[in-house]
Parts: sequence; C-alpha cells; structure tokens
Amino acid sequence: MDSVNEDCPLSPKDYKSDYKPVWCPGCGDFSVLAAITRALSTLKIKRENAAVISGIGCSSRIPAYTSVYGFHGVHGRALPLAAGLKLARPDLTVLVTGGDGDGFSIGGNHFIHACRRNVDMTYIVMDNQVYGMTKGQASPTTAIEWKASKLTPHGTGVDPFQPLGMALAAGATFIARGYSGDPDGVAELIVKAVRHPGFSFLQVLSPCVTYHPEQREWKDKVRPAPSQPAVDPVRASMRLMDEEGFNIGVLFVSDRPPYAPPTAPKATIADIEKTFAI
Ligand SMILES: Cc1ncc(C[n+]2csc(CCOP(=O)(O)OP(=O)(O)O)c2C)c(N)n1
Ligand code: SF4
Repeated sequence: MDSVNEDCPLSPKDYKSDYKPVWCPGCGDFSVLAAITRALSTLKIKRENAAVISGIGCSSRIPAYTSVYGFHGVHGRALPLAAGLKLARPDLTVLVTGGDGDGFSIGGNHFIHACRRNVDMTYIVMDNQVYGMTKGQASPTTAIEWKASKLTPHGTGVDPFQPLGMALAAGATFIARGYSGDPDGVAELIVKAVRHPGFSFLQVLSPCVTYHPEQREWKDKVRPAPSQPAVDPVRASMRLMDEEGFNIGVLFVSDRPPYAPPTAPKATIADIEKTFAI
C-alpha cells in the first residue's frame, strides 16, 4: 500500500496545520480534530495521500486545521465533491467532515445518495443539533422541545431527523457513533471507518457550548453500545431506532462491495491540448 508511511511514522501533531482554530473555547470540535490527526497517525498515511473535504459551518473548518490536502467547499456539497475525488484518485484516503445542518439539511439529498453509492470514504458529522456558525438556529437533529432559538421560540414542532437510521435505510455499510468528550474512542472509530471498504458514516456528538450549553450533560448520558456491531439490517434498524442516541461504538457493518468504476487512463497535457484546441 503506497499510501502508508511505514518507515517514518508521523505523530498526530504532524497532521495539524499552523492555523489556530477559531472555535469557541470548549467547543466539541477541538476533540474531533485531535481524533482525526491521531487516527491519521495510527493509520500511518502519508500526508500527500489523504484529503479532508468539507462544506460550510464551524465543524466544516476542519480541513484548514490539518496538513493533508483539503477542500472547504460549498454548504452541503462536501459529499459529491469527495466522491468525485475518490473516484478519480482511488489511492487517496478521503475524509469528509461537517455538521448536522450542512449534512442533513441542505446536503441531505447528497447524504442519502452517498450511502447508496457506497464509495469508499469516511464521513464524520459533528452533530451538535444546532446551526453553530449561523448563531443557533434549529437544525434537522434539534429536539422538538428545544426553545432556545429565537427562530423557534416554541420549539421546532417536528420530530428530529434520525441520521443513523437514514444511513442504514439508504445503504451505508459502516455506521458508528462517537462522543467528542472521548477523543481516543473517536480516533479508534475513525481508524475502523477508514479501514472499512465502502461508505463509512460516523456521527460524533460534539457539543456547541455557545448555542446549546445544555449539551454539557451529554457526558453523563453517553455509554458504550451494548453489543457487537449488527450485521443484519433488520436487527440494526431495530437497534438504531430503539435507543435514545447516546450509544457509542460501531453499530452496523455490511460487506456490500464499494462502488469503484474502472478509472480512465490518465490524459497527458499534450492530449488535453489536442482535444481542446480550437
Ligand atoms: C447556500 C448557503 N446557505 C446558507 C448558508 C449559511 N450557513 C453557513 S453555515 C450554516 C449552517 C452550519 O450548521 P452546521 O452544519 O450544523 O455546522 P456547525 O456550524 O454547527 O458546526 C449555514 C446555514 C451558506 N453558507 N450557504
Ligand atoms: S458556535 Fe458552537 S459549534 Fe461553533 S465554534 Fe462555537 S461552540 Fe463550536
């Protein structure tokens, strides 16, 4: 595997860029960044063989804070961009990072079809059940009774979206949940997700301490998932829909083969100039 750096392993620090995160002190996203760099170090992936792709939001700033290739794309459009990159460059390890608003609202359609296509990449959603960057509006995963947003002072009036159940129904082949208060656990989940051949979806409960400070209570609610990952979708759906959203671990794995069409032979500059000459 040429993407592995056996002789000269890099430390997690080597995968960080020189930019200092602008997140609020205490934001859960700090730990997710630490978990990503730890996972890349564990996986011994050369920096030039990894890419982190994102949309828009506080959590979507992650590519700027890593030293691997990165692309901070358009709101909700990280997954199609990442799929195109992975299909064109199957040798790259592709991570996609973002928030619940980016991934499940404006990007919801792409989420469904990324699960269905099962391109080999890892999607890490920092779920804080709120739009952090745009100052606290309700997101698809906001609880029905949450009244702190000025836009929904009487609560949202609708039940929250179930990202894990949706991922399962749409065909994701690796589904896991982590908690940013446990960065070692998140790093382990990212390692497993990257090693899984196919679309891996990892929801990380990542508190927004500014607009949803009640989420500090998550530390008392998370617990390890009760058993081994389900491999049967029916059993998995019962498990994913029949819990309160605080079970941590790999929850579902399937061996459905990833989508990987044969790549076209690489064109040379001379070919391109000839084809597009006018
Ligand atoms: C097309 C478009 N619509 C709306 C916005 C405004 N906007 C920026 S970030 C964001 C939501 C971010 O929320 P989330 O994905 O949950 O990430 P968080 O900031 O909580 O990490 C929105 C709606 C935008 N940038 N582009
Ligand atoms: S607004 Fe929320 S999500 Fe954004 S940096 Fe601050 S704590 Fe984190």
